[in-house]
Amino acid sequence: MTVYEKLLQVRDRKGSGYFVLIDPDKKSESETLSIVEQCAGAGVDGILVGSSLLLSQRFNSTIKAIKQQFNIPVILFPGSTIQLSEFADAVLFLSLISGRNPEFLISTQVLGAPIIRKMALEAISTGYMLIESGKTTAAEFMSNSKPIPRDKNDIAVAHAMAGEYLGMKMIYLEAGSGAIHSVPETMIEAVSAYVQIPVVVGGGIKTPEEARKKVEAGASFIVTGNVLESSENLNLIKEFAQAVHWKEENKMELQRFRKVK
Ligand code: 1GP
Repeated sequence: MTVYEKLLQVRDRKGSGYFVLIDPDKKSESETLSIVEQCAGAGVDGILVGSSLLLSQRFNSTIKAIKQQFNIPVILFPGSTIQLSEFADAVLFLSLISGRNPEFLISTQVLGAPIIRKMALEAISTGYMLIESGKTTAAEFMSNSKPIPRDKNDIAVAHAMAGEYLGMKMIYLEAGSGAIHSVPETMIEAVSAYVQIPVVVGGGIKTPEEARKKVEAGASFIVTGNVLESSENLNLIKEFAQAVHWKEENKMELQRFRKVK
């Protein structure tokens, strides 16, 4: 079964899925491994690895170590073609469809495609959409593209539909790492009403309650990165997973109800 098929199964079974984003520049290998251990224990559905920039040398070795020790999908979320690793399970093959910069619409993809083939990585075609979030984010600056205004749901919907009609398999609504404001629920609701493919939402999500609102608005997958960078927040991983996996909660309630009966 492909990683994408597994993700569709997660959406069906759990309601929505939860990804934790690891930036190899921000953590040592041992810190990363201890976060992944907690993720595996909490039922996190995948580890995303990537960032807008890559300064450290430990990208490949970190992914290799994760895969040696844990049975959890590792999905690359690359800011550039140097962020590819044969040890990962799949790569979000991103095209920045909210922007009009050909470099991130198609050029880097042309450079990356032969590398992905050589590494035998599963490519998950993803329409990546930057959404205005209160400040200039690294993704916006590095991609030299404008985000979609946060109050323009119709523009977001049209971009997402175009992505789906182009054959993309997921839409990623991105407020940007460390965003002041996460993607508005009204926009998630509008986009997920129009597209059938999974809608991934990330950027600036700080609490499980906030994640839950995104899921209730229609997000199929939630991504958090920054919030778990401080070690005292690591206990939130389980809470995030529970907030996102809303179908499991219903199942638990149903089981409780059955016992009472
Ligand atoms: C960034 O969507 C991800 O690409 C996660 O953002 O780090 O703000 O959680 P945060």
